[in-house]
Amino acid sequence: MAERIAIIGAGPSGMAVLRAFESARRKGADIPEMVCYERQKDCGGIWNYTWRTGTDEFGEPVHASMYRYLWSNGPKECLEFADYSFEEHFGRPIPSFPPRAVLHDYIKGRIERSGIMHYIKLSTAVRNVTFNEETQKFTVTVKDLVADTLTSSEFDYVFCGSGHFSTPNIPEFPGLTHFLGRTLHSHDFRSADEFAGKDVLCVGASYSSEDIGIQCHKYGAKSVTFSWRTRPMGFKWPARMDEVPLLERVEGKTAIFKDGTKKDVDAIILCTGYLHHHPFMEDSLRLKSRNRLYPPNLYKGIFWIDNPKLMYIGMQDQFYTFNMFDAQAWYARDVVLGRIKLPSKSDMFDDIQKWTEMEEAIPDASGAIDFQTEYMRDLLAPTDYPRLDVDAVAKMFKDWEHHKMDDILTYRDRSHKSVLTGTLAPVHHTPWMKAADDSMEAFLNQPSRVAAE
Ligand code: FAD
Ligand code: NA7
Repeated sequence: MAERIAIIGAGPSGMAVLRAFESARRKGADIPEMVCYERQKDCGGIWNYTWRTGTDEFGEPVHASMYRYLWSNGPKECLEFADYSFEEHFGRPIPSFPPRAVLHDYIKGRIERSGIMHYIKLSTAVRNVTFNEETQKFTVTVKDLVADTLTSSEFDYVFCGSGHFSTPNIPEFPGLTHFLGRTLHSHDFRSADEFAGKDVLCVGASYSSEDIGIQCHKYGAKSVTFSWRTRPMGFKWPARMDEVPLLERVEGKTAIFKDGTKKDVDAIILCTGYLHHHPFMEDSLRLKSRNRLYPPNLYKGIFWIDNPKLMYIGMQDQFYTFNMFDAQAWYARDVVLGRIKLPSKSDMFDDIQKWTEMEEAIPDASGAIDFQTEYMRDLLAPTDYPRLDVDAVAKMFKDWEHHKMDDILTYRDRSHKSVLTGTLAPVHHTPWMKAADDSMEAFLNQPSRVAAE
């Protein structure tokens, strides 16, 4: 009987696995039978927008953490799939920082072009994954959300690509229970319009806080205050935006910070990150991690060390995204197909230790980019994934970091060069701060200007 693979999630990570195997099949390889279970009614992962928060129509937790007006927060040239350029998908060069709908369209174009849709079972939630030592098989139990039925099947391999930016990390702050304004986590943030004319407090000092704060500013918030725990973001904030130490307590509508300063606010948005939450995995298979560049117990950041037939894709904190999931999927595929041999458990353990020590010695953001670039290089070397110039991508990430430090409100107006096509992206027709319409039509249907080299 053919070997069988279960893939959990049809976001960019799960789809990378499907594409990796499909690409081998098209080159003549015998591949195992694949089934990809996706809880949402469409593929694309977190790039699917929904107005819903909390639970969906089936009572499932809403996966989406993306919001209206979300534009890529990194250059699209850094995430470009090495075998499918933006230029190929859109038929012409497009600016470097597209809105969500444009990236979603690009992801979906790749699925349609590679003919992998038939492997995906939509509206199907994975409920339970167990491993039987005797049979050496996984049992995967899924719920067909539409038919309201549970079924179980056996698999030889499981890939978990369920994402880790969906289950909010929600800390408590004294006085929040009696706060007289609105409190929400960034997972439930949907539209900045709601905060026009309001004094907004964003707790957290990372990507969500930064972006939700500047969205609120763009759409007319009266003021935005960012509250940091470990260190401030340190951008040159314009008027009506400010960074303060950690929130200590709330009294009425007044937020009181660790340094004793106070600010009256209408809304508190907890941009405090996400939990790795994989409740469907039996305990011995379940990844437990904070958001970090090298999660524990994963050889090559992929293989569950106690049972490498279980592979996690996309579980690291991310500079690289789509092309990193591809790099992981191609490597894991080659292990499954017997093209790459895994070392002994103790060698895998030593390798994990080596990478973890390197991660712990990272001094700054530039070091973090270098770390993930080395990780990419390590994964890409032995596979037939199309050539990706990771040094050029790393340089682009560092330029992008500098642009953000220069001006956090204009870094999205910059143009970057595709490492695949060599094309410098055109300048968007409207500066980002003035581009209020985030639809694909508005983005694509007007001419962009040629960027200066
Ligand atoms: P996801 O996209 O989260 O997909 C996981 C899939 O698994 C989902 O479809 C989910 O429904 C499914 N799933 C989960 N549990 C189950 C289950 N039990 N059964 C069946 N299916 C299940 N990256 C960038 O490159 N650029 C950006 O600008 C950017 N912005 C971001 C903004 C926000 C607010 C967030 C939260 C993330 C952003 N990211 C960005 C990072 C983003 O996480 C990655 O781009 C990418 O979507 C990760 O892909 P994934 O497949 O690993 O996870
Ligand atoms: P991140 O990058 O994991 O950052 C979480 C932030 O939340 C970080 O600044 C944390 O502070 C802060 N945090 C976490 N817990 C607390 C508590 N208890 N109090 C105060 N602050 C806290 O998550 P993001 O949501 O920003 O980004 C995730 C993805 O979404 C990313 O890929 C983006 O592209 C979009 P710390 O700095 O650790 O002290």
